[in-house]
Amino acid sequence: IKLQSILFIGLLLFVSSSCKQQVNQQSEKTEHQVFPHKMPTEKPDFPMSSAIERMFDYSTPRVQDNELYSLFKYTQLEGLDYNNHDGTISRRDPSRPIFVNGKYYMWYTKRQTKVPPIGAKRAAEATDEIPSTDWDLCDLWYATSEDGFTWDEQGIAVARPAKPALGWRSIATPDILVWKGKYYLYFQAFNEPSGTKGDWCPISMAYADSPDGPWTHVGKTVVPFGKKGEWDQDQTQDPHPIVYKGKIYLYYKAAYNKWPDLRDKYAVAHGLAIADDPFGPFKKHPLNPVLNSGHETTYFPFKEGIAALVIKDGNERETMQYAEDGVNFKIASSVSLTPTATGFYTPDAFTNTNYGRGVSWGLCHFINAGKYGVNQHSIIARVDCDLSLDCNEPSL
Ligand code: AAL
Repeated sequence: IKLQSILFIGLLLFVSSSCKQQVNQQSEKTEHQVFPHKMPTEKPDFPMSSAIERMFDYSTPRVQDNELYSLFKYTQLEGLDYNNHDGTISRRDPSRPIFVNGKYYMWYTKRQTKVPPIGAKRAAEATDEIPSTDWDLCDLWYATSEDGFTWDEQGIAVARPAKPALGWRSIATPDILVWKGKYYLYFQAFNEPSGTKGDWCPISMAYADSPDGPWTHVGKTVVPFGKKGEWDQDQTQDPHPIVYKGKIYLYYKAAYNKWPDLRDKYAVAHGLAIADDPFGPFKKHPLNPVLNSGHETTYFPFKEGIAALVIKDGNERETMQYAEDGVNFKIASSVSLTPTATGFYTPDAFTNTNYGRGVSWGLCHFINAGKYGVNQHSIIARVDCDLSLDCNEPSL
């Protein structure tokens, strides 16, 4: 019995000490595991700070290796006249350029008025000759270029119609769709000076057999406002179409949480409207809005999904985002000195590609303005970047 109890106690002591050792080893591991000097290729399984943990959500820890990171280089366009920048001529919100029959084409908002804008706050004083904002009393113009740097202005593509047709006050902010060999311009159509009750306007459309026109304006809304109480109840703006998954994916923007009851909590978001035909109907995605930030829309096919450049406005301003399904966007990189209102030259925007190649240049605008847009006018510039899988150059 004595020998048996001695053996039993010995066994107990052995088991308890080896357990203690294991516990010590484990706590040593968690307490003393320090982030290594050599970057782990996979997320380590020891506790990390939130910032280091989320680093593994990015495609690469080194931003220079991130395919959706770029610097941006700007070049003033040659060939366009600005009346000595006195504010009476303005060109802004360019479409993405497309390449047809050996030439690049772009469409844009052009204002040519006797006086510069008086600003959104004085919209009530706007007349048929006095613009409220930079994009009031505008038409859609187009220009062509052989190299993307020197542009020849060709004239008006779509003129604003006579009152009271939709867009009689101003038509602005166009973007292009090429679908089954025909051309479609989507744009904002204003029936009142911008600023009267916010920046009220729905999206309308014009179509043509050739990029040189003639264009036929459908004269009605193609992407309507949301119902009263919905985020996009007052506007659908900045249409940006892409052919994706065999359909027309049209991204748009609306400012919400504002006019007329609230004026100081302004927010913007982007929605997605999908159609089988350029004339619609455009069905809004049930998960709208799909982006929580960004003043204008800039999207392009990238690998299996869609990439977006998000600029001013919102917590996620100045980011590149990516959605594998074109709907659920995540931040891919943070970018600086971002181009405003950009349309990137995107050779595969309308080819229904299943592996987008990205972009390396486009057109954007720069604004020159006083407070609240008084005397505002804008110029279109070229932007170069390396958001392309085919770019051989390192980050600019
Ligand atoms: C732009 C765009 C829309 C707005 C105004 C003209 O940058 O967001 O087009 O209505 O500003």
